[in-house]
Amino acid sequence: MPLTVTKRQTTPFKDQKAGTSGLRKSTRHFQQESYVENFIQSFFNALNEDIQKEIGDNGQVSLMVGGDGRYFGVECVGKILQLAAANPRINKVIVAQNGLMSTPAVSCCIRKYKTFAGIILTASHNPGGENADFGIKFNCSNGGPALQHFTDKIYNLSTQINEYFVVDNFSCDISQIGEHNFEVEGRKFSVQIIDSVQDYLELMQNIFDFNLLKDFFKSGVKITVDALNGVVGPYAKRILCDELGMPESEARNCTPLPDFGGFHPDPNLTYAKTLVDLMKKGEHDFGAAFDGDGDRNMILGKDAFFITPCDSVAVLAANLNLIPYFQREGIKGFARSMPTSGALDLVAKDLGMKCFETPTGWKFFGNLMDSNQLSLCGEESFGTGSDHIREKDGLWAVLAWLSVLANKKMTIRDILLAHWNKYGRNFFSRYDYEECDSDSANKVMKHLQDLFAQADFVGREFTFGDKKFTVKLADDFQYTDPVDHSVTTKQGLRIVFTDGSRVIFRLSGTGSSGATIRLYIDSYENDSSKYELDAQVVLKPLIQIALQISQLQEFTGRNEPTVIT
Ligand code: G16
Repeated sequence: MPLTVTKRQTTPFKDQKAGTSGLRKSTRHFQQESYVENFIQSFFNALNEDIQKEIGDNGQVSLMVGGDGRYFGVECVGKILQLAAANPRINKVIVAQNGLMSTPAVSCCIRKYKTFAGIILTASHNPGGENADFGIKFNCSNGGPALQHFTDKIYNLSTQINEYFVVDNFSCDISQIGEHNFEVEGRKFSVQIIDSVQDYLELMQNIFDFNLLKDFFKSGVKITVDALNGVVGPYAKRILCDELGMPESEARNCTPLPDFGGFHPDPNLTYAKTLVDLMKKGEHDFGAAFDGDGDRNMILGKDAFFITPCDSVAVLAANLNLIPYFQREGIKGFARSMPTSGALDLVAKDLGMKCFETPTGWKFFGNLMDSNQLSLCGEESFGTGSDHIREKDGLWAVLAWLSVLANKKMTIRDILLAHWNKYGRNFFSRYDYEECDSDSANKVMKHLQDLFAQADFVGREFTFGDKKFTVKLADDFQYTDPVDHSVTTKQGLRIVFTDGSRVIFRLSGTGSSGATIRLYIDSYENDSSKYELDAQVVLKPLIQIALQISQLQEFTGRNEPTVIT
């Protein structure tokens, strides 16, 4: 049957504006008639302008498409193929087998196969299923998330769209690896199905010393991972079990499921509770959990010793020279998002390296990596990664940690204690108040902005018990990209006290309904007798002062956060 293009009339949706990382809404919202088609066509319209600019009039490009296996993903791949086949600027779409590809693997494959862009079907750490969340995110040819100016362009086009183009009878079996060739109105179009697990494995083999890691697994150390039924499962099984020798039974929840088997696939102390409970038994030396799309990680030591993501990136920074990739490539610099604690800065200072402070969002690291100024970066939101790709990478972080452990032959706890003894400890915690009423959340932010505007707020003293804090700086974080000089404003309200402690308030940009207020608390301590204290105890005065200043409980009616990390 000949494949022909149909032009279909449509009306715009007004809400297709990307958040911190792509467009995330309820699955049912995405399932509305024409919702996906409008958004993807708007992306193609934006992309076509770039193709015209970069490749010229008859330029054609290829696209990478993958997703975290959540409900509606396969159907969405089908829609994307029908739309891509109708777009004369796209001559090839590369899809992962069964549409399953972790976010880091998409980044790896965009770079390896040199596609012009990528589409990732994921709502990341948000739950999946018919009654949960779905998401679509666009990546660029460097493998990283699209920058704001591009997602803004898509949004603007989506508010004006009145037609999309589709090949209605286009279909392709995405379960078979290989190339499928088609002709659409005399134009060649192909779909290549790839084994992204193999591509990702090859990248990891090029970064880490697999022989060292194999020996480490053989040494009797007990390692376990929990993929929370997200997409990283097949990658973890292939690399950790088949290649490195971890018993299959230690690859927990490693079958990607459309609803993640009911898990909230967010690797933190609250949602990865089964792993935390298992580690508390003291039978394992190392445990790790991943999120739905495999870019986040949480690392635990024996007895569920928790490494904050802020400390994780700092310890890796101090030990990067143990990893072959960095021995070869050198270490160019470090970066962290603004709310992430200053632990990484201390290592950077010690090594005489620069440490950039960016807004929340992995996309802000891309320019620094592309301009050779950044090797390793991390975010408090359980993201760690390097310039091997342009996304954070959960499994990479696990292999990096295992490389450190294999070299140092110390326990995780002892590595952390030695690190704090050298650099001091940044106590860090984040309180999340999820699904608050948007108006109340906005009132909290407005109240803080009004306070910051008062001439005498800087210098004001706050006390809790015998602790006194004096405000040194209060602002709304803004960032000027050192490479393209773009300015990003309103990235979090921060109060810095004279002793260097910080409290930061931000509205999350990854939720699908209501508003999530994040309160970040960071305080430095260099009294070694305190290094092993519980962060919640140490930070209590600051937390209470943050709540007092913001009146968060009064405005939202929330007495407790939903998640504490
Ligand atoms: C995304 C971004 C991260 C960001 C995180 C939290 O992660 O890629 O860079 O730190 O959201 O954002 P927010 O605080 O706005 O919710 P992911 O894993 O969801 O893609």
